[in-house]
Amino acid sequence: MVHWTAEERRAIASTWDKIDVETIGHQTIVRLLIVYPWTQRYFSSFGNLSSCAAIMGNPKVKSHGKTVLTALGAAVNNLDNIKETYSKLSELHSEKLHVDPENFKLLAETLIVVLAGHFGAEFTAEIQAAWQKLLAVAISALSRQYY
Ligand code: HNI
Repeated sequence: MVHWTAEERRAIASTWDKIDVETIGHQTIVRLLIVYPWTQRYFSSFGNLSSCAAIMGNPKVKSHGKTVLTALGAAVNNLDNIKETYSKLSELHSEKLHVDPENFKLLAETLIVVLAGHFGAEFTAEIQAAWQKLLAVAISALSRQYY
């Protein structure tokens, strides 16, 4: 099982408390789709993704950003049980959505960039380290049902 220090737990919780899942989720998915355009292939049912403006204005992208960040909140609130928390989601991404798990890493790095932009100097190296660890554990849990 992953061990979390008291400082890591505090770092994750203090950032999470200030996160608006709608805003940060939206910014993260928008950046993912623009910076790594091949990720758009999974969202063909979302309609127009043909330009940055289209991606930013797409209501399905917005709603999906909130969905993903809310699911990340489930990991934040279950730090000691992320594997179990994500077991159904892992199955979904593997068996139904066929999302290449490499994309989880891209999403994680994109979220880090968004958090750094949003929080600026407040997002210290120590806090980033705790978030990188959280995201690594979440990615490992999401990748579990792949074979
Ligand atoms: Ni992901 C649906 C959570 C990364 C492509 N995804 C979901 C849902 C959740 C979710 C929750 C909704 C499930 C349901 O309807 O029951 N996704 C997460 C999390 C991460 C993640 C927590 C990473 C931290 N997903 C990704 C990535 C991609 C991705 C990196 C592709 C690049 N996800 C999808 C697609 C759907 C999806 C596609 C279905 C969307 C839809 O509405 O049709």
